[in-house]
Amino acid sequence: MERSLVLIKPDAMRRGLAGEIISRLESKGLKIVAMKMLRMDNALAQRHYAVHKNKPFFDELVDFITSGPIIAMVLQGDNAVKVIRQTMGETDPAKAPPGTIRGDLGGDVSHNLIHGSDSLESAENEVALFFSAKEIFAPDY
Ligand code: DAT
Ligand code: MG
Repeated sequence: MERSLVLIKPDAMRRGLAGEIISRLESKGLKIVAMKMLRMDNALAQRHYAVHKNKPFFDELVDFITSGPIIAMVLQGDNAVKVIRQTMGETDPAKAPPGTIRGDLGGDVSHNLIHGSDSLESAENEVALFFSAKEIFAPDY
């Protein structure tokens, strides 16, 4: 079983889509093992998106992700990283197919509702940025 980090981004929070997004992920059989609502500060955003530091959209990305509260979650399940990425759809909602969160709920490439770790390695690093070990439950509750 894998664990992965999901963020429900400020646009999804503003649009009242948190419940819908969580529901879609739970329906895939993923178990919520940690969850909190927070507003990311600049330092956390810089660390979370460090891999994008040199991209032209980096400043806009940090401004957006720190612009309001988010929900951070750790989800656990078989192939969690891949299942979450497939449920999200492509980064650009215009290219994400129907049936995916981004494809169905829209937005644009800068405001695409959800973050999900893109590999097991980044999942481990990202989970540790948001949660301490004692905040994460075993999935057999
Ligand atoms: P994903 O969120 O699908 O993993 P990513 O890791 O490539 O996508 O990029 C991280 C975030 O950065 C993405 O969710 C939105 C923003 N972003 C990516 N490409 C962008 C672009 N071309 N213009 C503006 N924002 C972009
Ligand atoms: Mg990514």
